[in-house]
Amino acid sequence: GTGNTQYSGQVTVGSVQSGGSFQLTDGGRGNHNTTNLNRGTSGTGTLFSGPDDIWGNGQAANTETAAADAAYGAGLTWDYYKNVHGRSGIRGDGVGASSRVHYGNNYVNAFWQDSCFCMTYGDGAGNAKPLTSIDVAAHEMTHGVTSNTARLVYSGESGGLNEATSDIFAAAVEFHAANPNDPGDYLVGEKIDIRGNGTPLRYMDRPSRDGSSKDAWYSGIGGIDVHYSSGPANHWFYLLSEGSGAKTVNGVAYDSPTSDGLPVTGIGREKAALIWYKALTTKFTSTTNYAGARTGTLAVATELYGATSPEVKSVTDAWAGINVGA
Ligand code: ASN
Ligand code: ZN
Repeated sequence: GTGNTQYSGQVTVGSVQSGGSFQLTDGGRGNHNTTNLNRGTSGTGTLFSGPDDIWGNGQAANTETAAADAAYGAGLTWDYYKNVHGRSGIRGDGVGASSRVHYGNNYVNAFWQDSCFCMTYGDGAGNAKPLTSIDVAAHEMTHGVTSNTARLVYSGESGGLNEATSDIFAAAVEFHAANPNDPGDYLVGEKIDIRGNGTPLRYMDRPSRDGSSKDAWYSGIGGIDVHYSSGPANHWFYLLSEGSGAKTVNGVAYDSPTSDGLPVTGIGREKAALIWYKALTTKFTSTTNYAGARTGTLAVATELYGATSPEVKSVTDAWAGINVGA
């Protein structure tokens, strides 16, 4: 069908025809369903359906618009994991999850739940827009991937790595989608305007730009909120992808420092994401901490590119750049 989204323009979304009506079930992507909670806070919600195969009008006031954005983001995330990493769905079993939109009243968040194999989006409040952007969808669905792979415990250093995994693949999905209305960036939630001043939720080049996230590892980082202890790993991903220093990507200016003052040479985000994905799915465990993430990613990079490769050197330098050393 045709989705008239709030954030990504006019797009194609997966639907199925049932009798004379269409349903927002993505038949090509594991029958991922998009449902309407209609301001409720529990239950499966009502599957979006209608007489035509056109969803939303680009405006938040239209009930179907959030559904179009959520269905599109879920489809992009499915396509990214399938086409880039050969992973068929969040569990790798070909089964789609589901998305619930219009959760509660003035709810300014989105979340993944293993119990329903579903993600849920609030409509925002005040200046904060609906949470249904591509990067937020990919962030939440990636919590499902983490839950079905490394199972990183959602507290302490492993919790920060869990959060960073969601931010890393949020960026990777957004870049991979290359939607002209939302080209890829190393910002999280920049479309939502969650603070009402135009700033994103998080920055990966220098996470401390948000005032709370950390740029580098320190003893005790496991004691802070997981959305802040994710900072060093997000920063590691940026450094490994793009390298240290100033750079503009898709029109967004970045400036990424290193904690040791030494430069890092970027290897490109595709290789960086591949290294993180393979580490997540073959090396990390529920209790992996920053030191363990370094060990795991170095093992993966060595297997992929060889011990004396430039890739292994950049992985090493990026960890040193966030104060995680040998
Ligand atoms: N949106 C938040 C997240 O995915 C919800 C939470 O705090 N878990 O990180
Ligand atoms: Zn998260």
